[in-house]
Amino acid sequence: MIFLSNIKLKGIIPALISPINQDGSIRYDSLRKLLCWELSHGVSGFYVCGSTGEGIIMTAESRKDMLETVMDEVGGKCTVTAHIGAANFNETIELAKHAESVGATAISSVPPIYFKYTEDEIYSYYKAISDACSLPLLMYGIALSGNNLTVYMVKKLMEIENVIGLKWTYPDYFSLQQIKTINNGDINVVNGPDETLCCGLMMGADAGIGSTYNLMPGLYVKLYNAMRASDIELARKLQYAINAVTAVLVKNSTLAAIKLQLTAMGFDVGECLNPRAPIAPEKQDELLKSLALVDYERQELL
Ligand code: MN9
Repeated sequence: MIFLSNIKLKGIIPALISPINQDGSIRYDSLRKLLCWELSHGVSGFYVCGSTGEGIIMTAESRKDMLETVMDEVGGKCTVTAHIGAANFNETIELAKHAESVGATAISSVPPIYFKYTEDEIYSYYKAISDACSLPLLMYGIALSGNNLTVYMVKKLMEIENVIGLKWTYPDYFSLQQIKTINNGDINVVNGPDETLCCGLMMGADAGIGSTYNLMPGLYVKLYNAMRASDIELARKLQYAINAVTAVLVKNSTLAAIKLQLTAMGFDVGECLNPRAPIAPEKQDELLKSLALVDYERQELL
């Protein structure tokens, strides 16, 4: 008998930033360079065009371009999950089919966005994606979407073919644990909040997907390995050091600060898409100084 597990995504998975220009063109060289660097620090996959990747505000064309470049650079070496959620439903389906055609590992989507939808409508949404594409489908619960997932809903949604689990981006670890008991644990649960990755792993998450992993892939891999080895002391030490950086990032419009720090590290990733303001030139040096709390190059604690 073949046992097909739902646990397709494990380990540390950067919610990849998109090195993109305001006209929608992708900075291919810096994207490829960044992917290689992340991979060299042991990440086990990439999550493409999610919240951190600004996917929701990119055109379908740019999103396809991003995914194709990621597949070309790292496809086969690690998992690649394409976030396909978009304001327009037909576009979501188009992106799902595209992800399948380029050989992505999985697709993922927030619930339908902006308007308030009923639980039945959210169920139909994921069912329609599953009917259109045979890739494993990871749901993505996050308050930003405007429509939240609950433990009760996840139980029902797991009945849909191809749905393997979810990225849980809420700081509610009792619910994460309750979700992990669905299907006797055969549900892919991914931690969303970077600030509490060790809590998520403690309560049963199989993986973490996060924005700050772009900057600290090696430190997160060490944290993940420490949790797996039950070295709580080391995991906590790493989480504390990482969180000192994260505290500065979140006070400075997270994504703009991540892109600034990556640029300072030699990855010419550009700025966030309009209308997100870049860090003002006169504030950049000071911000970079206050972010110098870990050794980014060697991915070590100071
Ligand atoms: O999805 C990310 N959440 C958002 C994950 O982008 C809203 C997290 O990685 C956070 O950016 C991170 C910092 O608050 O935890």
